[in-house]
Amino acid sequence: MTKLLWRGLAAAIVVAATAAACGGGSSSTPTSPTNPTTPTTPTTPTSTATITIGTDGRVTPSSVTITPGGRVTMINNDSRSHDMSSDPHPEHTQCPEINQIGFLTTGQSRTSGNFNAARTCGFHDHNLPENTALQGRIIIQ
Ligand SMILES: [Cu+2]
Repeated sequence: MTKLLWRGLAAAIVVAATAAACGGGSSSTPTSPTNPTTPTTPTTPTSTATITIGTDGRVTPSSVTITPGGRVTMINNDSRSHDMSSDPHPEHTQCPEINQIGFLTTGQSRTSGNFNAARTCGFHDHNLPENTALQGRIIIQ
């Protein structure tokens, strides 16, 4: 009787010790690690981007970031026409893809060629080359 009791007690201790040994693990069931959600910043490259020329005669946003192979669409919401061209003025040789946008009348929009190489392209309004409100950059990365 006493022997049986001791045996039972020993068994209970073993169970308790085993439970304690892996206490941390067993009490909190392993969950998939919660990765902090990466905040989406405006600089996150996308395959396409849109630049709008507003009624205030400004390009918004003036800087966009796209992935290689991506394209940029420009929309002219201004009351006058704009001739969107690659830097430098007047050669327009830096990123010829931008020159495909070119002349936009009010309400018109056009998409650039594909920017395949990782680089930074500057643009301007060819008819207003000194107007910084109509200048911007396209970052390919
Ligand atoms: Cu120009």
